[in-house]
Amino acid sequence: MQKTWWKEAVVYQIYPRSFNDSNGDGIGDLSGIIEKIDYLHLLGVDVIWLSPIFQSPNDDNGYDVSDYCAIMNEFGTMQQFDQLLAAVHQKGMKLILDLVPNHSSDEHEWFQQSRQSKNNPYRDYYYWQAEPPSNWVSFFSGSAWEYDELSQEYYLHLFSKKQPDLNWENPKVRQEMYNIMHFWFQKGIDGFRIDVFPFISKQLDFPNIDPNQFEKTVVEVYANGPRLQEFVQELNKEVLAKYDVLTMGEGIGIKPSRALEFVGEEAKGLNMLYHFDHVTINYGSGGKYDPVPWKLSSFKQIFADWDAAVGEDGWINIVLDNHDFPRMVSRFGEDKKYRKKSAKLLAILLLTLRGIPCIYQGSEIGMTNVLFNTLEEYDDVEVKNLHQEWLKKGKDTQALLKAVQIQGRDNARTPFQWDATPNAGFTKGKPWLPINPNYPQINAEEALNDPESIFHFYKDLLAYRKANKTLIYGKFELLLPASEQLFVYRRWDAEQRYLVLLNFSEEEITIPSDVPLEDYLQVKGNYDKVGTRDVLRSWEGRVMCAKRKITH
Ligand code: TEU
Ligand code: CA
Repeated sequence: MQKTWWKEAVVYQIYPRSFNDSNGDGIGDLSGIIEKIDYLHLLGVDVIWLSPIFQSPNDDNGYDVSDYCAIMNEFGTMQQFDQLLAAVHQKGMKLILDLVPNHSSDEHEWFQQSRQSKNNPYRDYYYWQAEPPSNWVSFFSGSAWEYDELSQEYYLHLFSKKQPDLNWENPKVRQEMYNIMHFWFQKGIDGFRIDVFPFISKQLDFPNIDPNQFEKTVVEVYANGPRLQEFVQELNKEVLAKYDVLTMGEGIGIKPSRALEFVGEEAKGLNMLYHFDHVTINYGSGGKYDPVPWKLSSFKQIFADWDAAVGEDGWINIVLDNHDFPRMVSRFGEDKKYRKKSAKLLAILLLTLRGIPCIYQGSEIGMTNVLFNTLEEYDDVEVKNLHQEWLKKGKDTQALLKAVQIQGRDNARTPFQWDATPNAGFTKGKPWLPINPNYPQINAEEALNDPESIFHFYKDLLAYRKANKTLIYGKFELLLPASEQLFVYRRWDAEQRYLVLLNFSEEEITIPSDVPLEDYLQVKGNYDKVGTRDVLRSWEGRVMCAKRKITH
């Protein structure tokens, strides 16, 4: 296996709109990010990933791009971008951007042209049909086929109707994307996160779906189209192979069995992808807004299966939350009595599994879900559309509100909590989305001043990981797979052995005697005093290192 800088990287995701507002308009911006580079450097992350910063009408907060080579007005100018890039590099860190190749904004010049007439040269940049060929549904409610008055046909949009899907069958579309990528690489960026890459190749007969089996639909119909591997390999050949950059594909719908086709050393595709099964683990039969209880045993098995499938031949991201999912401490931890303990336990998980960790902004200070009291307070296009749909169908919107409070994407999008001053120090104006009212207690300033904070725990563990490469490259083995409280695993290589013990419950749990505790010493933990050797306290997490070097 080849060792490279990107395999050793830890990624920090910024959702620019909600990170730091420098000019008081209530929207985070590039200058705001520049102000916080020292904070990120202190934390010790290597790569900063910015959610989309390109020109956009913001129907889906930048995931609807109207110009891929211009900066969104609200975020600043190209000159400010250049300053940001230089400032990040000056600190020895890297910067990656979010590329959205599957769809553009309907306000993009290509789509504006495309809808002019059936023989416009841009017509086949998108998918047009005289009649909806199938019952495909959009991720954001309703049919995925939208009628366009101007040219009197239907176009495909897997996301909002302001996000028409680009037709990758058209070589011109692919070339446009490659040119865009070259443009940014020539500016000196260090890579891309690639939005919903598994959707770029479509089944051109658009087979009907079973709308009650959304998971199956995504895997078997929307993702994994027949030319997917070919497109990814072409993109590598035409662009990626020419630069030393990092690419991470958002791998929705990819199952472990196909992973190496995209991220295997041999495949010559992307560097890594992030898997979805654990972040959709609580989706009920009605999908995301029909949450059901989840089991730790299933959660663990997902990580074990992925690790087994990619092994040393490919790389994956470890993601416990991002801008599309609830806050990890609220979801997988306990965000009240054990907020600090469980957030630190999750930090151990995130930073000691095999894979490239992505820390989502605010999780390093233990930010939690927000509880808005009405659906109107939510800004997300997904929620707005669903709200309309439920009203139309006469369904109980109080039930929807409850589900959105648990599952909604705005949970992770409330502005970053910098300090205890008004608006959490995020803005001097009116924030675009309300601040979580818990900011006087939970904020970065408090965390920086408290040596026992979640922030300092991350910082310490990041430094430890960097110094102990076994935690990066070492093999992984899950122990006690059936336990519903304990997540226990080993990591090892020729140099060293680690044992990680995580108690995902409030109960005190005795560690079964077949776990070889005697061979190990604790090196990191989320309690200040080392406890009884074979008992894990509430939400206790430990990283243990072998007393003697490995022999097998
Ligand atoms: O997300 C696509 C995706 O797979 C989902 O996480 C999706 O947002 C979710 O299931 C909807 O409930 C990416 C972006 O991360 C997301 O923010 C965008 O909305 C989406 O693509 C469209 O670009
Ligand atoms: Ca601003």
